Amino acid sequence: DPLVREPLMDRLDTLDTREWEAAPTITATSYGDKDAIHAPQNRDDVVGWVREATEADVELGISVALEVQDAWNAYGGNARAELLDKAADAFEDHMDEFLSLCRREAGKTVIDGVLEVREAVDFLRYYANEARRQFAGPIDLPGPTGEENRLTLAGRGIIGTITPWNFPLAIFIGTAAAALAAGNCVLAKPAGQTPLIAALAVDLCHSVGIPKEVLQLIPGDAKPGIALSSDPRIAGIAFTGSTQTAQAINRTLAAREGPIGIFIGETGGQNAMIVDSSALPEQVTRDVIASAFQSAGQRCSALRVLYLQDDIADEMLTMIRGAFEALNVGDPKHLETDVGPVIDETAKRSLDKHIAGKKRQGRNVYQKKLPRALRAGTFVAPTIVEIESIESLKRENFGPVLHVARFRADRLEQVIEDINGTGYGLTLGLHSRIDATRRLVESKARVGNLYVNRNQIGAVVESQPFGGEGMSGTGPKAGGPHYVSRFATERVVTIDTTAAGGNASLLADI
Ligand code: UN1
Repeated sequence: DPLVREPLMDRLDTLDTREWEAAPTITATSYGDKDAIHAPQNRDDVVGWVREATEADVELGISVALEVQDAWNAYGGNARAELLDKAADAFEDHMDEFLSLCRREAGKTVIDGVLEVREAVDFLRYYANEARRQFAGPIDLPGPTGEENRLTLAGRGIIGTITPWNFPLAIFIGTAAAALAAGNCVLAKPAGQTPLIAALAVDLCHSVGIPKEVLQLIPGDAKPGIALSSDPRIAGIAFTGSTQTAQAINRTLAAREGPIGIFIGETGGQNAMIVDSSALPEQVTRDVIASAFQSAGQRCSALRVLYLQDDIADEMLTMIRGAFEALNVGDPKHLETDVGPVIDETAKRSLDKHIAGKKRQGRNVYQKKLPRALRAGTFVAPTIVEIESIESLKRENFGPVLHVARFRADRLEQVIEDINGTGYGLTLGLHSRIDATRRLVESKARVGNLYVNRNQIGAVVESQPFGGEGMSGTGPKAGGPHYVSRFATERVVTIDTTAAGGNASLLADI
């Protein structure tokens, strides 16, 4: 509908002319070429500049946070919740800027941008409510007569957050918000590719009253991440990204002297979908396309391996290929674009290499043609590759590549075993109208999120807490009731209140 399309695009394009400089709160700026952030859809478009935080910046950030840590904790759950709610309002008011940055800095389509901001706002409000619910005051625990027992939750101290470019706003602010809700100070390191949107998010949080010392932006790549993880004054790290990086952070935390750091990791997946012959073909087609190709496949939840029951496989694959051919690959500034670029040159090279390898092995490979106009960006042609089994995939391929395998109905248990055998356990899709099949898959599959007769991406905060097990993460699930409490330490006070103990009068002061 052009009446809707034009004004929206006009607004976005006006914003394009604005230059975004990150405003790392920590030091003055002096930018060089290496600090430039380029748009994935057009590497010549410089979106802004950011200087990487040095070890001295991290050091300063930690010492400043330590000074306010106790005050922020004492501020209380309700007061912190109020600030997080105000931040959510500010985010909604700045939707346009966020959409522009989602597109220019992260290459997101308009619809993905809208979903991203929505999710960020949802996280802020949800964790605000959790702060009210869990941090309102001490909890009385049962005990024998003559004894008082009280449990109090408190922030652990300073939490370092290390978050990915594929949800540069939602996961960046969601992780920070949970740690803040629990009474921690946060040193927040966004991905090296997407610091500008993080800088805007942090600025807005400060503008509504979250103290600058309490939430600090630490821009940069691996180096500041290592500086955060290796400092024993950081109480723990909350991380979303690759399994390999999670393992490296864990090793760094383990090697520290002093306090034992906590670690929350949300990592990769080798996500499958199982489709049996009772499934509805149109529904399967729609859900496969969304799960594999929305966000250019750059979601840890995305579908990587589609298992089709052999007697419907040819027909299903024909339909899926039809819908696949209709996908629009292009610049995300056009509303009709379904698949935008991948994040950078490194990602493109690794995906192209994987696809070339499958072609060399003589696999059936269906690939969309990329328009020449897209040469200036890091685009990967959406691809479907036929394979024998999930076991042949050595690692996660984080992009618009869907693998398809076939199975015989009497081998379903083996398929589930093979999927479990990858060691990952994030999302699994199932399309089946047979109850017994659903129960079988539900009981055997070791995954964090199982989606039945629908797509397997876009977990909704509060309704679908998200996260995996095994090589896919530690839990607790983001956007779920146990997440915020992981950032808290529990303190129990036990008092002998008997007259014989002589302590009855103490209680009055507590
Ligand atoms: C990620 O891609 O790093 O359900 C995790 C979804 C998203 C995935 C976030 N919540 O698609």
